[in-house]
Amino acid sequence: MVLERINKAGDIKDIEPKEYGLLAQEIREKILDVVSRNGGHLASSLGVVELTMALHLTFDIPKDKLIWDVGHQSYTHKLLTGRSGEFGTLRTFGGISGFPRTSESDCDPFDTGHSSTSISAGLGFAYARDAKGEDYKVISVIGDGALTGGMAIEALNNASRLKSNFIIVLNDNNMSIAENVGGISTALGKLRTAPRYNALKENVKDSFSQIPKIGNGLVSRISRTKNSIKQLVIPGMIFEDMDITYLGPVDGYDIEAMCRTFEEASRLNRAVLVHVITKKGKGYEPAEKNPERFHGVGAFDLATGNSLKKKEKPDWTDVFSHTFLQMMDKDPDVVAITAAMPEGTGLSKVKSKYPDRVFDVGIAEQHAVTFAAGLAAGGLKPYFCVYSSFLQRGFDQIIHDVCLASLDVKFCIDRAGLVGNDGDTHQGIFDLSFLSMIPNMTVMAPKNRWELTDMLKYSRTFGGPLAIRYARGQASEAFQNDRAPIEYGRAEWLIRGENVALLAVGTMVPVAGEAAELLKKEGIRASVINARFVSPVDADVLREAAHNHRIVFTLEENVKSGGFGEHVARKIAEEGIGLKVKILSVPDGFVQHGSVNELRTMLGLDAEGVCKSVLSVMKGAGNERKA
Ligand SMILES: Cc1ncc(C[n+]2csc(CCOP(=O)(O)OP(=O)(O)O)c2C)c(N)n1
Repeated sequence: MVLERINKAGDIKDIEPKEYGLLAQEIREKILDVVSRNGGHLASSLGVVELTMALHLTFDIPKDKLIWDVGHQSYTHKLLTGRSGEFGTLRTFGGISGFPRTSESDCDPFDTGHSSTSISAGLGFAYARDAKGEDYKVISVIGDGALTGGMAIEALNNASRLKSNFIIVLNDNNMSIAENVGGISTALGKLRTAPRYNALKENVKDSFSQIPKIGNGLVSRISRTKNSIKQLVIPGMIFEDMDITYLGPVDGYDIEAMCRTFEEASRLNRAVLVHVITKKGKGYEPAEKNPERFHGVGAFDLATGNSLKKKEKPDWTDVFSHTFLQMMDKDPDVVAITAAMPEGTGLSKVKSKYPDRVFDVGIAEQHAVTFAAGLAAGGLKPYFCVYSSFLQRGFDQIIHDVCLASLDVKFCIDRAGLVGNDGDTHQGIFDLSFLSMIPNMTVMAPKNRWELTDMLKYSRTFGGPLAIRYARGQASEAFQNDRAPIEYGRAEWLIRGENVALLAVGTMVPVAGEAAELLKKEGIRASVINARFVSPVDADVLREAAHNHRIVFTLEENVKSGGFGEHVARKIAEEGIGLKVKILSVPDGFVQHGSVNELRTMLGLDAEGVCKSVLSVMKGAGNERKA
């Protein structure tokens, strides 16, 4: 095997060019083998095997800094940088990450996971290199989807001033997760289909310079009028117009051509963009045919491409999608926005029925929030459907553009709480903190699938900013007989006990129910209360609990700082309510990858963990009394 001969960065340079094809094939087989078992980002990774090989053949990694945007396509890079042996642990608890991690390898110079950061980070490296008088290359690889993110455009704007070498590789597969959308995508389409500008420029020079006497003069005049030729040849040459040299397009499966172009790019003392054309899913037919489904996949059967996990019950996203469609049917003012995640957020189905009322704005969460604010100010009822961790991008926009004027924008926050194998960048464990501190913002979380439906319906007639957060995976069916009408700011009492109350948020309500069962066996009759509203906190339910409870445990899948528990503790202190509080939450910090169940167990947020925490506090209290 050729891959076996690659044990560290740089080893690929000892491989004979005639073996490149075989190496690419072995890499694809390895990626397919591991991802079909562990799940992962398949289509993007398969598309860049040869591109990654060419980068490693040309550059000196880790001395040269190679920064992958998002980083979901970095599997080949991992295999070429000494991580082939551990590759089977990809995305598993304690195993290697699905994204570049500085803690994992010195060949990963920057931590990534969210989109559109690579040009900013690379430019920072380039300036730092120059300031410190160091000598290395910086290469940022960005996809055409990620290029639609505002940060990438801000970075290009900044990069145009650079007076030293910085290489941006545009990995253009004409897809985001779904179809890439918008003006940038259209502009790239024109570049993709235009004749090769650089080749053509050289050909023109060559043929004119062969004309005796007048040839050379013409060549220099041609060089001087380069811009007008460029404009003639390639309409809307956006990068060159921004003072960033454009090279390409180059075939992403022609290793020699890519190496040649990267060498050429390395010689220029400025920012250079190399446009490489690739194909998502390359080499695996099911992924080539359906790149969106194979963008991020769970375990699947290699022979057929079929998923190994059969879905029996709807997940939270399905419940959202189903109810939201009914709301669209009922109310023509309801519109939806996604930032390049129509399938993941459940909007694809909605969009096929109402194409003009679902806006895919590209990977542009900040814009999405303010766009929603504008739609609301104009009289519509916009819902921004977004993953918790990506909404972090829109923090200022939520404060400044939505909440200041208390505009009627709704946030449907999917993948909130622990998300599992995508790891630290994707855990949705900050939204309760950053949302519940914003004035005018109401934050809700459903305990089960029926409550998500009820909350969505409640939101339609609610005036003002409101967020509903729900989790990844199968929607809970616990407490299905408890369906009290939703009242603003009111919690729901589910199990009446005494002494100990478990006041839980969203997905932690079923866990609280299970923990109460376990506690019963220990002789403790715990109450279970469904918070429903994270903001505002229900002071009445706390006052009521204080009658026959000594302590309230708050349960949430969010970090402690600024989370629900802290708000409850503050409310109790401010109102002088006679209750002790113990906060059970994700500890402050980042949470690595692993399955959601493994992570919950690790953090003591499963039923057993909650039971244990309650018992240890109660035991401590008993000892206190005895002393
Ligand atoms: C801020 C942010 N929003 C959304 C995502 C989810 N996401 C991951 S990859 C991706 C598409 C990226 O497309 P592109 O850059 O073209 O890379 P490709 O997958 O096509 O290789 C999206 C939307 C993300 N990682 N970060």
